[in-house]
Amino acid sequence: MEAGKTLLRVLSGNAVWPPPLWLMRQAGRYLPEYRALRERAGDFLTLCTTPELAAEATLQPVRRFGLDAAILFSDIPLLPWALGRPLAYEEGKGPVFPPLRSAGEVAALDPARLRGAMAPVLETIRAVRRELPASAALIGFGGGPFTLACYLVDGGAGEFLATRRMAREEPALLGALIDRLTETTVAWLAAQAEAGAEALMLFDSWAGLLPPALFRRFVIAPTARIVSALRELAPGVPLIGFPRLAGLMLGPYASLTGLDAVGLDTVAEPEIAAAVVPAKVALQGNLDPLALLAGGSALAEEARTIALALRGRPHIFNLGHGVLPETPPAHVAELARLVRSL
Ligand code: 1CP
Repeated sequence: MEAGKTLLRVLSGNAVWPPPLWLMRQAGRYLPEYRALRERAGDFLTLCTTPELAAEATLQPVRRFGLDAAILFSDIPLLPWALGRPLAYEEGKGPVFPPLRSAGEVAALDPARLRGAMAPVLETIRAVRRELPASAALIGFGGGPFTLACYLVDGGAGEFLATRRMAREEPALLGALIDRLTETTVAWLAAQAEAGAEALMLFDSWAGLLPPALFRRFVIAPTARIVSALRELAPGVPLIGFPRLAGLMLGPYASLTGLDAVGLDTVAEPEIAAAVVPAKVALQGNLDPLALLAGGSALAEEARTIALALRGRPHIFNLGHGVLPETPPAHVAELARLVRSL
């Protein structure tokens, strides 16, 4: 580990002041240089699978704001796409899949395709590592198996009612899908670490849709399996989980999965989170993206309150969810200045 990378120091359990800073969705539409790149690529999937463009998108926010981490420019639905599921991005909307409802469709998700389909993404990781400033760490990522299942079963963003019904009415079918996604996520994250990702994050954005018993079965259990497999396949690479809207299940999630860090969503109160998460697990978060959008004195005050509440704990400053496309880049610059001068 390079001594200069504060993100990695925090992920190995050290409190650092001021805390390192990066932002979920730090690359994206709020940046004019991203919009130009996106136009050059034509469509989003092409951008994700063209290493020189994806590497540039990864590096843009790090260069502009001097952040402590880069996050690979890619997307969580690329894993099921790489397993053979057709994926489309409709303008202004998120990912769209043909709804997956049968055991045959689960069995057709083909792990043998993974390496080939993902080769450009691994090349992006190598390209970013060549250019990343010495103080910044590169984070690789995947979707939590339950969140990936939400997009696959329902076919796109919404209330994910088909997935939630499947959890109750056909648990063996959802279980088979989640098992397939769990195994392939292990392979996918291990490959990212091998290519040069220095930390790995699991985005379980829809984890909070499940009641406690189903949360344990379809969120905590597969996450724990991913963590223990990666301890063997990618030893020493820290693992961050983001069980969005988990509420009171954050404590069991942090204690039972074995993760090195958990991301706090916007509704998690830092003091309460700090009380329910084991002290050795780092906390990441959790400024409201709307505070960043609004800017001004509320932004400064809320950012300071979060940092002070978690001072003395291993803490990575971040948002509670992604940067909104309407956010003025000047507000991000202001946040970086604020956190640096704490
Ligand atoms: O240019 C465009 O229009 C594409 C917009 C975009 C971007 C920039 C999408 C579509 N994905 C991404 C990149 C992305 N997605 C990254 C890497 C870059 C970075 O963070 O700076 C990451 C880590 C993600 C992760 C992701 N994708 C999540 C988990 C985090 C979260 O936001 O909750 C989820 C749920 C997705 C699905 C997805 N992809 C894109 C959209 C708009 C969505 C969300 C759809 C929805 O609301 O359900």
